[in-house]
Formats: sequence, C-alpha cells, structure tokens
Amino acid sequence: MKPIFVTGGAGFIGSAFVRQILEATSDVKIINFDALTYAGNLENLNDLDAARHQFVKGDICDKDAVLKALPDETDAIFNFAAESHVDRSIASASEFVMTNVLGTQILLDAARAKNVRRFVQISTDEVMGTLPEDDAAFFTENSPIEPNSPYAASKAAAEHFVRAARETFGLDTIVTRCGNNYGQRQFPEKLIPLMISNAMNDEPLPVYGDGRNVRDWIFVEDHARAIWLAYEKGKSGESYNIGARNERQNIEVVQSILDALGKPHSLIKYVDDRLGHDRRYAIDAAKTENELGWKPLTDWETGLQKTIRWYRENQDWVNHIRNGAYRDYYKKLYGMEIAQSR
Ligand code: NAD
Ligand code: TDX
Repeated sequence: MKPIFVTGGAGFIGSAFVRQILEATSDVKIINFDALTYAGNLENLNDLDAARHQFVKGDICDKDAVLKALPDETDAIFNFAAESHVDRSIASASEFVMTNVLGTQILLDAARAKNVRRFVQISTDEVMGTLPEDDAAFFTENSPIEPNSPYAASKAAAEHFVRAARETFGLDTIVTRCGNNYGQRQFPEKLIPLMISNAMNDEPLPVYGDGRNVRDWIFVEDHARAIWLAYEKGKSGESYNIGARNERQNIEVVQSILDALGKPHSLIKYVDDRLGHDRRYAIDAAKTENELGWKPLTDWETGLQKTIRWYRENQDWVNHIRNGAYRDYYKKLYGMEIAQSR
C-alpha cells in the first residue's frame, strides 16, 4: 500500500478527494489529518473503508503532531487544510495567516524531515486577483500574483513558501490553482450551498452588490481528479490552473437555484457589497488539459442538479450546521437571523 497524507480531508474538497481516491485506486492508503475546525465534519467521512483510510485529529500548525502522524517515506502530502472563506478573512485575518501560511511551512519542513516524495499544495485562482468583466482575459499560470483579500494573500504567501522549499532544498512540489468549486458537502457559508439552504428554508438570499460579479464554477469531483493527475503526471515546480470554462454572474447562479427548487425570485435580497470584492475570475486551463490529459466531466446543469438533490436529501447534515455556532456567524455577517431548522 502506498501511503499518502491528506490534510483538511474532513472539509468539502478534501473529503471529495479522499472518497474519489479510495474508489479509483486499490493500492493507496490515506492518512487524513484534520483539526476539525468549524468547517471540518466527521459526517463527511462516515462511510469510508477503515482499512485504507485513517483519520487523525490534528492541527497543521502543531509540528509535533504532524511529525507523529506522518510516516517516513510517505509518497505525497496533499495540503487541503486551510481557512477558506473570504468573508471570515475580512472579519479577522490572523487565523488565515496561522493555518494557511505557518501551517503550510510546518508541513513543508515535515515533508523534508520524513523524506516525502512529492508535496501538492492546493491553491486557488484568487491568488491572481481579479479580471475586468468586459475583457476576454483569463488567468494563466503566468498571470501575476496579485491577491486582494486577506484569504487570497495568505494562499499566495503559502505558494511562495512552497516555491522557496523547492528552490532552497530541492523539495518536489506541485501547486494547483482552481476556481470556485461546488458540490456535495460544501459548508453553507459559500454562495451555492448558502443559497440552497436559505431557499429550502424560505429565508432571504443575500446577494452582494449588484450581483454581477463573475465566478468560474467547477464541480468538486472534477477538481479532485485534476489534483490526482497533477500528482501523478505533473512536473516538479510547476503550477496548474484548473477550471471548467464555466463563467457565471452570481445573480444568474442564484436565480437558477431558486428555479430548480421552485421558489420565487422575490427571496433575493441585495445587500451591501463585500469589501474589496473581486469582480471576475476566469481560468485558462489549457496547460492542465494538455499536459495532464484532464478535462471536466460534469457540466454545469448536471452538477447543479446533483448538488441541489444532495442538499435536499441530506437536510440533517445542513441542519446540524445551521443550528450551531453558524447562527452567530450569520447574524454578525448579514445582520439577519436565520430560523432554527427542525
Ligand atoms: P473547507 O473550509 O471546507 O475545509 C477546510 C478543512 O481544513 C476543514 O476540514 C478544516 O477542519 C481543516 N482545517 C482548517 N484548519 C486546519 C488546521 N490548522 N489544521 C488541520 N486542518 C485544518 O475548505 P475547502 O473548500 O474544502 O477548501 C480546501 C482547500 O482548497 C483549501 O486549501 C482552499 O484554499 C482550496 N480551494 C478551495 C476552493 C473552493 O472553491 N472551495 C477553490 C480553490 C481552492
Ligand atoms: O452571501 C453571499 N452573497 C454573495 O453575493 C456570499 C457568501 C457570496 N456572494 C458572492 C461573493 C462572490 O462573488 O458570491 C461569489 C462567491 O462567493 P464565495 O462562495 O464566498 O466564494 P469566493 O469568494 O469566490 O471564493 C471561493 O473561491 C475560491 C472560495 O470560497 C475559496 O475558498 C476559493 O479559493
């Protein structure tokens, strides 16, 4: 069995990745190291094969815990662990610096100490800042690093430390930069699951600014496959952009969700814009397609339908979150209460 070490595997994308790899391979054993912050959820992992998946609760900022959990000669570290929500980073950035920057550096040091063969850093298109909306420009791997939010700045800093580990110590590294993910088990602070769960509860759908900011959406399983291919086939020291050529204005996304759920557009509530709100993300994934032989398999209509169906069928999962600390978060950010769900 080939050991791999996945951090943040109890979160949205990490858990999709773990599921996919357990299903698609037979010779890989996963150590899933996750601190179980507000975004980590053991319910995301409850039906996995214990013989090939070991969960370890731990913080990537805790060097001793990382060294204890990470076996010698591990084939790869996949670093998903992060504070991942832009709005939270605007409210308080320090946690983002801790986990996303210091945590990544601690993992890089541990990778060298334990002779890990390859380090895969899960980064984001947001490190490249924003694009004008009336432009044909796309993010490529050569776009300048110009992060605009504290979240994006912390992910950009992490990328720089990954690069430094390679240039200084010869660590074998890969960076992947994906656009906005959607799919099952995404924490309902992000646009799509927030709008689905509010619509299911007949609560207002808060749309920032004029609703015309553009995001490039990708189904989470397509992202997970690209990461695995980057690990298997990627060239050390390279970064790979991942995107499904699926740009949408936020308002269009929100209206599609309401239509799919048979709810009225009158639930839409325009609210104050996010500070420093990036206008448009759009990814040119040609390098990933050509060098890794990857392409997305799930189109937007199918992916959105699947996602909505999952949230409808897993209302307990949503309600466990909506009835907890999330209520305070929601009130503070949006100045609105959400009703207790049954
Ligand atoms: P998420 O917030 O759903 O999950 C993050 C996970 O990391 C949680 O399980 C949490 O418990 C864990 N974690 C947080 N701090 C930790 C720490 N100090 N030590 C150990 N574990 C810790 O995030 P996500 O949306 O699944 O994103 C995963 C990764 O993908 C992140 O690195 C994010 O920057 C990147 N990314 C996300 C998107 C997106 O659209 N969601 C797009 C591109 C890249
Ligand atoms: O209530 C909302 N209303 C709203 O209009 C929320 C939560 C969001 N929005 C808008 C802001 C963005 O233009 O929707 C868009 C998407 O917002 P988020 O889901 O918060 O994602 P974004 O800020 O684009 O960042 C995401 O993509 C890149 C992820 O959260 C990051 O982890 C990832 O790196």
